[in-house]
Amino acid sequence: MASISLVSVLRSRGSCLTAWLASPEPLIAESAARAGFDCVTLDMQHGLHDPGSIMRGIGAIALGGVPAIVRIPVGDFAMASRALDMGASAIIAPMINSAEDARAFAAATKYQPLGERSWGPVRAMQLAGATDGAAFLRDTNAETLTFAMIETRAALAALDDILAVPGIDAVFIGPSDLSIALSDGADVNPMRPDNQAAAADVLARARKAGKLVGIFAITGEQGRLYRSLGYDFIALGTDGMYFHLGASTMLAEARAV
Ligand code: 3PY
Ligand code: MG
Repeated sequence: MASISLVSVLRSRGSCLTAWLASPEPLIAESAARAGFDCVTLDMQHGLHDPGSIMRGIGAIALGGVPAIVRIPVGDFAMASRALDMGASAIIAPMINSAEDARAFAAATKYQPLGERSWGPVRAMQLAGATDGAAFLRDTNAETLTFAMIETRAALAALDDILAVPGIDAVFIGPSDLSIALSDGADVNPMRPDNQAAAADVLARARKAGKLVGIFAITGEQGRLYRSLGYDFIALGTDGMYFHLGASTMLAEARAV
């Protein structure tokens, strides 16, 4: 069974909901892939993943039949290349605050002429069922999505320049960090009106630039809101929340008498 790309899922479904996993355990990644999410994201920025768990997690997600996405640690563009070589379908890079950051991200994730990614997609080709290197090279830039995270005042100020960088396919709003930035450290609340207004502005400007837009939703209700607003890619909660919600719902049912 060949792995499926996020580009093809977006093409067929229009938008997608991704699981977001901090736990470095492939069985949890496979379980999330089988739970009905359109794709699964492994988080190396705040999650507990290392390169080994990313490699094993991507294989487990492929077994579940959906695309794997990796959020790299801040500025770790070498890991972006490695995650793609391991078979990730898209990379999310946090704290992209300037066109220069965006160019470094694109350089690591796109082959020439868009970037400077070095050749060696051994596991990615295995998972894709690909044997023809030249064909893989020809198709991969378009099939590999890059999400630049917009989550600071600097990123908002540089947004149009970031969107104009060749090889940046999408922006992904980090609404918690953005709310900390917009409240000057006084609050962390994605639903603050100024935060929602800033997110709407990012969505509109990215659309105008012809780029995809993603955002992180902390609750199902927020996920529904972002779907109604037309986001392409919505991260829905975290593995810790899935576990807590499932356990607390079952315990409440069992203790209801
Ligand atoms: C944020 O909300 O800041 C994020 O990075 C979401 O993952
Ligand atoms: Mg963030």
